Amino acid sequence: MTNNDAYQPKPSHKFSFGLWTLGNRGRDPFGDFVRPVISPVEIANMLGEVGAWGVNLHDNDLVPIDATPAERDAIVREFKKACAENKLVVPMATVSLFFHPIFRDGAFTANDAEVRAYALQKTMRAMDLGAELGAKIFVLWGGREGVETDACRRADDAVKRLREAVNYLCEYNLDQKYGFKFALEAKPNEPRADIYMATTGHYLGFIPTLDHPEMVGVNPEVAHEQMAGLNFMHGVAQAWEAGKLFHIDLNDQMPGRYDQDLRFGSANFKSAFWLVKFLEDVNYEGPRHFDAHAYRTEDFCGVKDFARGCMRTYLILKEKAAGWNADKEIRAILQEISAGSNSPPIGRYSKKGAAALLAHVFNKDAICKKRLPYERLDQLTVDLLAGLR
Ligand code: GLT
Ligand code: MN
Ligand code: MN
Repeated sequence: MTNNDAYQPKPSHKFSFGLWTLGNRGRDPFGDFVRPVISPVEIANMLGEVGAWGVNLHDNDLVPIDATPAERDAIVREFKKACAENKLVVPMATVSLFFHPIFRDGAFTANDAEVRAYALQKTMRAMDLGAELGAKIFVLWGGREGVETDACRRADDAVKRLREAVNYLCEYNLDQKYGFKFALEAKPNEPRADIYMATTGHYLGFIPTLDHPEMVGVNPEVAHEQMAGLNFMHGVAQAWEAGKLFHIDLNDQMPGRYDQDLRFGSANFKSAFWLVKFLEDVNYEGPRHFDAHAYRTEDFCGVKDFARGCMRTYLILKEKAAGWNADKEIRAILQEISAGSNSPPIGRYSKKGAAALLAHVFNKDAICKKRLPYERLDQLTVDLLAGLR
C-alpha cells in the first residue's frame, strides 16, 4: 500500500481504535495470551504508523488500577507526548467496570451499596482522566450489569440503580464543566448470562427517563446487536433519527456465537455495506471507532494488518456506497418504486383531511399491480459489491 492509495486513511475519516483493541493479547476462556504486552505508547506509535486519527481508552488500559497519583501523572504525561508525536486525538474515554473481581455482581447495579459507590468513584476518576486527555465522549458499557440467576435482584431495581448512577455522573459532568456526552453501549450477554440493557433499543427507551437526557446517547456495537440476531443498521438508524448516535463501535460477528469482535466487514460484508452507506448518506460526523481485535493466530505485524484492514474495508465500502448512489440503473429503480402514486395527500391531521381520506376510494388491484423489482435491485447491489459495476 502506498500513500497514494485511494483507501489510505486520513484524519478527516475519523478512524479510531481503543488501546484495548490493538493491545488485545489473544487470551480467550480456553487459552492463554499469544501476544506480548504492547504498551500504550507503542500502540500510539502503531496507530500513527497505520494512519489512524484517534485512540480511545479505559482508565486501566492506561493507568493501572492501583497506581499512585504520581505514577498516574507520569504515565499520562508520557502518553500525551506519544499522542502528540503521532498526531492522535483522544475522542472518547471510558471506564472498566467489569475487569476487577469487585464487579463480579455488577457495578452500578450491584447489590452491595459499597460496590455501587466504588463504581461511581472509579467512573468520576475516569472522567477526570478522559477530560485531561481532551475526550468529549464518555462511553459506559455495563458488561457486568446482569445476572446468571434472576433470584439475586428485581430487574426493575437494577434499572432504577442504573438511572441513579447515570444521573449522578451527569451532575458531575456539569459540575466539572467537562462537556462530555455519555454514550451507553448495550450487549445482550457475555460476560454475564444476561445483561440488563440488552440492545441499543433498550437504551433508547431508558434515556428519556434520565434527568439530563440531552447529555446521553448510545454507542451501538455491530457485534452486540448481531449477537441478538438484530439488523444492526436498523438500530443505528433509529438512534440517529432520535439524535442519539453519539459514538459507534465497528467490528463484525457471525450470528449465534460468542462475542467475536472480528475485523470490520470480515464476516457480513453486505451488512457492513448498508451500515457504511447509512453513516455516509446521513453525514454522520462522529468517530468511526473499531472495537475489534486481530485473530488469535496473529503476531505484532498481524495486529497492524488487522488495523489497516478495518479502515481499508470501511473506505472501500464508502466508495461502493457512492457508486450505488450514482448508479443509473439503481437510481431508475429507486425512482420507479416511489413514483406514480395516486395517494390523497395526508400531512398532519385535520378534521377536513380526515374526512377526505375516509371518503377516498382506493384501487387496491391497481396498487398491487405496481412492480417492486427488489430482486433486481439487490442483485445490482451484489454485482456492485463484487466489482462488476
Ligand atoms: C470491552 C467490550 C466492548 C466495549 C469496551 C468499552 S470494553 O472490550 O467488549 O464492547 O466497547 O467498555
Ligand atoms: Mn464495544
Ligand atoms: Mn464486542
